Amino acid sequence: MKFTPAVFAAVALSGQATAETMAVLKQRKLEAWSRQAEAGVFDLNRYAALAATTPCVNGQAGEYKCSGVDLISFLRHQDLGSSTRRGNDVWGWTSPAGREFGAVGQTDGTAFVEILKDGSLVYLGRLPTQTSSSSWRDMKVIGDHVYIGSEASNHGLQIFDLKKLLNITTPRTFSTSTDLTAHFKGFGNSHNIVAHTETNMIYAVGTGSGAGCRGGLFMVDVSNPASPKSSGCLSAGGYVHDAQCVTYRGPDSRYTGKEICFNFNEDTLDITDVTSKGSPTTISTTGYNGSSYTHQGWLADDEMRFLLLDDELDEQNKQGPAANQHTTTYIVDIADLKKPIFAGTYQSPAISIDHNQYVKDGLSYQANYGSGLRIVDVRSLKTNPTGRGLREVGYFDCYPEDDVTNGAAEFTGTWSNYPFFKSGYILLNSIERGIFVLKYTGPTLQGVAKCLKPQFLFARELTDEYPGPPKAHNPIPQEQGRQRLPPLQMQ
Ligand SMILES: *[C@@H]1O[C@H](CO)[C@@H](O)[C@H](O)[C@H]1NC(C)=O
Ligand SMILES: *[C@@H]1O[C@H](CO)[C@@H](O)[C@H](O)[C@H]1NC(C)=O
Ligand SMILES: [Ca+2]
Ligand SMILES: [Ca+2]
Ligand SMILES: [Ca+2]
Repeated sequence: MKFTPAVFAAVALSGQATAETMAVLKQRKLEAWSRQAEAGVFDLNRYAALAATTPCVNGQAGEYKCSGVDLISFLRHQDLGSSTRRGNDVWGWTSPAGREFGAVGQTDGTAFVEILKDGSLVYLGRLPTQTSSSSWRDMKVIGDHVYIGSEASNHGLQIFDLKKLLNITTPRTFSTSTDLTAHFKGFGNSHNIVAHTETNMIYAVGTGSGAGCRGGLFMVDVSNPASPKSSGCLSAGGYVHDAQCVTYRGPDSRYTGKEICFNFNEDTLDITDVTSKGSPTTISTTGYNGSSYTHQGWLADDEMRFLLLDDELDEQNKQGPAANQHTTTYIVDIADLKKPIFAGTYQSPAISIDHNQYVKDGLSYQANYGSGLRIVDVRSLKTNPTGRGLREVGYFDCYPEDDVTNGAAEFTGTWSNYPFFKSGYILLNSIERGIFVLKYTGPTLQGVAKCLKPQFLFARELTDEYPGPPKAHNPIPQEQGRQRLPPLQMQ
């Protein structure tokens, strides 16, 4: 959203009016990546293939810094059939029989991999871009289909049946005409694809001017994947960069059962009710101190009480709480959907920009560009909404080039991750290198449940740094009168 009276009010409240536009952000990234290309970062054979699984030992997994995260397997973009060798987004699919697959975004298409039981990766083939190459490609899965959009001109929405991957013996390049279940042309380019599996809805966001939706939620009903139907548009808030849409089961009973989208709108968090596709409404528009480019976010808990929000330019622009350039996560208390409260922030020990984060079982899996995958325990929000109880419980830094300075606020390293497989394998797509399969070995929700029954604790869990002092450096001064809660109550 830009330059509406509501935004000015919100921004005035937060004391900031410095958010950038999409055009500025894209330009900055394109310039950064073209400098990288000139430096040979995407060259053929620039990176070595991984010889074997590499556990994290003493803070290192091969050339990568890590803690509590093992490197299980890896394939380079060149091993995934890409000729541009540049990655972007990633999503996962679990087949009806429980096999696990990844759809790995690259500038020239989408590569498909299977993650076997032992974590090894098999390259199965690829679906090329529908039109030209583009730095931006985004994919989400509903049921057995993957929905793929891109900033490439006239790309539209590729709809591909992932069951085609089940019987592959040699890698196959799929046809963008005969192998698609459907190709939806209701919009051309898009920046992100949002999927709401419970309602079979795809929301394309950041679509171009030809789509007539001002870059807002472009709604596509995919109840029948072979016959996608344009079913509405939310343009009132203008450009939406990314969103999460849910069937609401949170504390604000006025909206129970409604389809609610949390829209990351460049300089504000917009909460919208899209239950009625023909007349979606905006519930609230909220700015915050530090707002530079409101990028993405995810609900922090199943109770839908808190939301984590990432801003993509606050570190680079040294705005608000991110002035020290340590990756900053904003915590939003959304108990009242009409009045969200920015309740606090969490800062990573590393310097980097944050990109996409997803929450599973109380852990936020953050793809933080040059500092890699960062796993943050957010369960303390229930008792301390300021975020002061949040702490990092594991990480895998897929971009060693900036480690000597404890990171940098640059658009290098990882774009996104997929943490939702039942096996616990995590996919991490790096822009430069390729796709990583990682495994978090630190404490989990199950591990903490054991805290209540100390007799079941393994020695390792007792002696590791968890529980213990927060590893994250969190330099924001403590608010007056607020007590820092102990990180975890062990009995
Ligand atoms: C794939 O193989 C399974 C058995 O392994 C078979 O049941 C199924 O029909 C095959 N699907 C296709 C599309 O060939
Ligand atoms: C914004 O955040 C910074 C850093 O935490 C703080 O110094 C500043 O006072 C805040 N500004 C407002 C208007 O709250
Ligand atoms: Ca994305
Ligand atoms: Ca940020
Ligand atoms: Ca790094």
